Amino acid sequence: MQPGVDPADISSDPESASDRAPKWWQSTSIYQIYPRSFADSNGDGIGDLEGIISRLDYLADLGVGAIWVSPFFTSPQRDVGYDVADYRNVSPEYGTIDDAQRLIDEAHARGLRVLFDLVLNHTSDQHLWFVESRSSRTNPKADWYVWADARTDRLGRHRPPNNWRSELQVERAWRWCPEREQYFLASFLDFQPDLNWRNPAVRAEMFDMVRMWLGRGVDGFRLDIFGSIMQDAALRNNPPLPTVVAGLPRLQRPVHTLNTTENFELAADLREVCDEFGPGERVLLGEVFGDEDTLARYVQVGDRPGLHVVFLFEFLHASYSAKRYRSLIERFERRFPAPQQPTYVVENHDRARSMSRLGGDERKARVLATLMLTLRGIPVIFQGQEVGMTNKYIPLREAVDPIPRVFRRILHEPLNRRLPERLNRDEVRVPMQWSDEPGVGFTDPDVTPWLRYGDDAATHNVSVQNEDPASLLNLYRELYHLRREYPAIAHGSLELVPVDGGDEVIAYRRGDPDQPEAGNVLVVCNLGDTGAAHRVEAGAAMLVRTDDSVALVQGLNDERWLNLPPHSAAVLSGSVLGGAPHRR
Ligand code: TEU
Ligand code: CA
Repeated sequence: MQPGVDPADISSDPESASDRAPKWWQSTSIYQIYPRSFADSNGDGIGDLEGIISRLDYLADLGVGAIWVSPFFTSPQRDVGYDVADYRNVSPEYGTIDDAQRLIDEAHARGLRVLFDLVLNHTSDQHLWFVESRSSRTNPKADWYVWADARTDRLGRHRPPNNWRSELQVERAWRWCPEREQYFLASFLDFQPDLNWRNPAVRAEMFDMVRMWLGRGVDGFRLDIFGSIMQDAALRNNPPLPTVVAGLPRLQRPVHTLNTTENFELAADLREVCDEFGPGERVLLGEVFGDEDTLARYVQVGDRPGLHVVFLFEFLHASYSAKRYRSLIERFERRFPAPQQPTYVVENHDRARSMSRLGGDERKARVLATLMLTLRGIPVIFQGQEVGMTNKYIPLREAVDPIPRVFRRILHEPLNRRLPERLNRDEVRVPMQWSDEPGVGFTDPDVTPWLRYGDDAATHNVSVQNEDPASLLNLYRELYHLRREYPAIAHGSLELVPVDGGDEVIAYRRGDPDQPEAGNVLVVCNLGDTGAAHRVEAGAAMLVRTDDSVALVQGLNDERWLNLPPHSAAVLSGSVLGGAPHRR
């Protein structure tokens, strides 16, 4: 049985599957869709669910296992859907609840799994729950959000309840509400009040909403800022010690606001809800931040199973280097052994495009694609990554993303300054490039899209790259199909092949779980500026290479050599004979 590809597999009874068989999600691959920017079906310049449905054939043909769809629920869209006003309904510009159902069914009909995006930490301030909650201290929803009285300082002035800072660090996490004369907690932005998960009514309502979508057939969820849901009940101050979490600076150690014990417990509780729909069948993918020991605690919560997988964001900000990558792979292999799965990410809707981080060097993008799609675990790619879309400069005065506005308000940033891309996330959210025609195949030629088009649409688009056998898109397609053909890649073991310290080559062997003696796959990536050669066994055969100059050559004494030019990679069947790769 092919992992996670056969439509019949999706409807099969989980109980009847053998225990040994890997669950679909253990060998899947995930493609992130940002609905507003994916495909516009009705010419209003905004992507929509019908647009996604119309591109499912493309995704099935590309060979991905699952789609993760960023939020399309009812929302004022101040944070492009990460500010939900009704979790059970669809924002009108995206379609209707029937379209959401059709998306699930049409994806399943093509063998694609479907993950929706759950924002459990906060709602929009326009959610009716919050409108009611903020209206008085005594209304029925008064305790649905995290409210706290002001502190009074020595001069008798009102101060926030404690020192907690919001995600962006430049503001307090507490926001004043004149109606209640109290503060509410907003861990992210001020229009995103945190729900009070200690309130049993909130938990019951949210879990029921989760059941509703599971009942409609979704295969799981990506969980937005899951580690920020439960804060310290006693509201203790965070120690004011500067630290870095996931590459981002913080003014205080978030010991009472991030990754608290209760957040881990919540992971296990949510897992129970999912398991009501067949143990291990519906999958939870956590957006959590922290070191890998912390991350692992979301997966195994004491003796209770927790989230199935968590994003490993390290590759999002790691510099392109064999040494750096190898040490990350080693760490994650150790921390997330089978049947757990490392979940690698190099791009998403919040951070820089990898092609831009790699200085536009497509050779490097090919090496990275080869790594991501052949390492053990679940590769997650962001729409457009497969055609090498780059960041698009969008002036601050045009920013749609609410984050730049916070910086404008607080720091009085001049409008012409370019913020680091993670602070103007519009740069990675421009419309998906389907073609080089006006409208880039995203919308009608005469329509103004909700966000400007990228500058690289003429070359970095699906239709042009479809026609070119040597394109990045076709490399991705080859690699995805290889994952499907070779169980060794989809869910086999991984063994790093030793190379000289300081070498620019990463090599690893993937083993077939069912035929340990046969069907091995060897991956060799040269991240160096000079060529490298690697000795391989006589029977080795080239499966995929990042460009034509990667070659297998016959040496003396029946030796076979893999020749790798700078920044190139190859996937071979068969294994390495041992020994370190030799510089050429
Ligand atoms: O992001 C949470 C998060 O911490 C970030 O990646 C954040 O965007 C970055 O630190 C800013 O520099 C999630 C979503 O992915 C993001 O789009 C939402 O805006 C956010 O939660 C709030 O729901
Ligand atoms: Ca539309």
